[in-house]
Amino acid sequence: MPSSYDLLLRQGRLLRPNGDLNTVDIGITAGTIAAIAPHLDASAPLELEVEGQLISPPFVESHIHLDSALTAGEPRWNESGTLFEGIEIWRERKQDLSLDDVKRRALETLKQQAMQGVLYVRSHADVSEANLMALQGLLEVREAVKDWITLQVIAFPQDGIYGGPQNEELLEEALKLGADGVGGIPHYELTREDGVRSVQRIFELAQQYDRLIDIHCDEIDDDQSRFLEVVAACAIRTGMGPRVSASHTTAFGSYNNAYALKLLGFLRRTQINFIANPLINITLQGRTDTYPKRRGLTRVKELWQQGMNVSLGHDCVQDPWYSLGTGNMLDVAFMLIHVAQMTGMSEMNACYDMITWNGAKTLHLGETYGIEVGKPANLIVLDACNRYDALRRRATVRYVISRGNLIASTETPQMKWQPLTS
Ligand code: 17E
Ligand code: FE2
Repeated sequence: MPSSYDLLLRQGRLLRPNGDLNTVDIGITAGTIAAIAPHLDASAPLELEVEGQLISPPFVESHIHLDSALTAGEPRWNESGTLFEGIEIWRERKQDLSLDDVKRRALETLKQQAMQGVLYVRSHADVSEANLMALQGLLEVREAVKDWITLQVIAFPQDGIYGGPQNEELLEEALKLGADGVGGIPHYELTREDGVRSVQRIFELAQQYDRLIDIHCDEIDDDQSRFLEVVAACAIRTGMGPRVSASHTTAFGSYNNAYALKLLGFLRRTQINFIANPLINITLQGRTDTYPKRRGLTRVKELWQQGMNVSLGHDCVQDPWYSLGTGNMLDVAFMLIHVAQMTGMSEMNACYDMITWNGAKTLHLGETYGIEVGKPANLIVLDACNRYDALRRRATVRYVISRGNLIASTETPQMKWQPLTS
């Protein structure tokens, strides 16, 4: 008697954590992966023939600003292309945020992401704004979408914890309201000392409220911006490393090698996570250079070689910092391959892992992530035969399965070559 499932995937190429590919059938029941085998003698009301296609765990977006998404050009375009003009434009735009405005844009962006295979998202919410609209909006969205996408919200003091009289209090209020993590921006505090103090305060708050940490850290080309070492010191002293992320750290790309080597040794002891945002880093940084012009990316290849956990973010979708962007994580990894020159086969595969497994580690998703019997049925099917193929062609996502439900599918467009006939 053949067994029966709610949903069956037939003959896909299942990507394993070690990179192996196995051709399998997958049976899903009640939102859970019930069986994985070379052939399942079974039936299901919904059977998807995915022969030769890549079955991957969902993409993980480690760093995005959903509160500012879809506001590009409001009230004006960022003509200098710098981080700082972006912050000024956003400061104008955020004066008239409403809950509906934030929720509508965040939800629209999350849908775009989910349709491109992203089922786990960490978003920053600007909390240096008197009414905490961005934060409250994203917390409501987190609840509203939880049946199909997992959203984590980091309280992010965009204008600095000590950049305004109320900012520190607003940050703490955000944690009381339920933010998943605490953020910061030490390189934008008024002085170096304020920057150091801000990192220490972030660790105190995270311990007090038992939250994750994700700091916008050294997002500048200034080789004297050295808050990453402060993050490392706090992580070593508190033992919080795995719960801590250093986002951007672009100045690391400008440090001299002697300092970078010493720092790498400290970082290895911390077990913190790194989040690079190659689309944004390559466009925002290097703006004060003539030629040669820096790439403005953190040392992704070296961190990966040292065994540190590196994951990736889109950072922006159509906002004051970046007018492009669709939420597609393959675009992010593709850009990383270029900017970090990670073109070796093992390096390209590692870039794919940065938008899947490594992101899951950064977000602290734990045992729920991955495609194994007994785990929640979250997976995607790509029109690609392996990781390299997916990256090279930025492959179409054929099916997105979340909590056992098929939530998005694509009919792959087929381009036909039509030779000239005379
Ligand atoms: N805010 C910030 O400080 N840095 C960024 N890259 C973005 C917002 C997008
Ligand atoms: Fe960011």
